Amino acid sequence: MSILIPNDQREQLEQLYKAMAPESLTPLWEVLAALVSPTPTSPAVAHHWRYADAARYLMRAGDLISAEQAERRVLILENPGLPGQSAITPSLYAGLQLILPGEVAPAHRHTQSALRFVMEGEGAYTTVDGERAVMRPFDLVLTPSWQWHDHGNETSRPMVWLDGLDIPTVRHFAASFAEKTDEPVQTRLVADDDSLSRYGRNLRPLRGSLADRRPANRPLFHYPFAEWRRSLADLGAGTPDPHVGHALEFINPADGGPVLPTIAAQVQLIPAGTATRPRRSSDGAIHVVVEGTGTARIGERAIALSPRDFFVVPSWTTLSLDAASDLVLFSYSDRAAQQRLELYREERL
Ligand code: 1HN
Repeated sequence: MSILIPNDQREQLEQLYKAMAPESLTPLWEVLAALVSPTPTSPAVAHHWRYADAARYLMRAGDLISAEQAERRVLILENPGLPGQSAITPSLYAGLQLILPGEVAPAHRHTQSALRFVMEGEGAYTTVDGERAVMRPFDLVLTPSWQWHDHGNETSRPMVWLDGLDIPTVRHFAASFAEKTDEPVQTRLVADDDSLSRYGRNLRPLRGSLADRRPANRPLFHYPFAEWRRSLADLGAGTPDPHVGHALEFINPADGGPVLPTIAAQVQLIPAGTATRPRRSSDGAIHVVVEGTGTARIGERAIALSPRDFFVVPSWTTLSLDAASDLVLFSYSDRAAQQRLELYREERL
């Protein structure tokens, strides 16, 4: 981007830029308009992946490298507008992870926050700080920042889930810390899904009592499909919101806020034969089709949707959803971080 400057002045300015460049000094006025744009200009583009296509490559990787060797056997869903950045939006990461029968992905912890959304398989687990979440298709499981986590599959079927992490955000802040242990599989400290009983039903152990075992700010990490789907089904009897249909956000019961400090997650039901009005927001969002068929209109693009498709909507790009049959979507975005940073905006058209 260049400003209007007469030729002779331009020449002198260019000389100035050249002279000061070795001192690591650059002129703001040449880049100001691009830096402070009136509305967001995301380098990410809208994109669509079909589960079956990605899963075929993932299974081939499964023949070539073990989960233990890889540490995490994952194919990254990389935004075509962000090549080489391991990013699906400027702030978020998405990947498809495979755990084959009998495998373990060894315990580690890191400052990056993660969510898992189960795509295939049933009965494999993620252990978070000594507690197993036993996973079924379309369950949401969190591994909050700095909590030990390992995955294992003691079933006879492959298990695949979508990983959503704030890797680019943490990279942006240069705040990545990570640790491994000598014990690849954590000792089980409590019954499977213990925290669902303690914190998952609008109850919590009395503060300071022995039963209050999880961190106070992030007690819950498993949101089973059976529960969120029932809530969405109940909402389906009522009138959908014109811009988002029936939409429910997953919350942290400790404060009613988003599930992770950087990532918000939600589900939506768009009733068959209806379409949402166009809407845009400053959070880049990754969507998974859980059920149904229809069309996602993202800016200028129209994408035909079928179950287990993934699609990404960049910041400030209009989205409208056209449901041929009842369309159920899961999505996650950086809205949580943007709201905390007082950046978030949305526009309903
Ligand atoms: C990670 O810890 C997992 O725990 C998956 O399953 C993907 C990508 C980058 C960094 C850490 C996991 C990851 C990751």
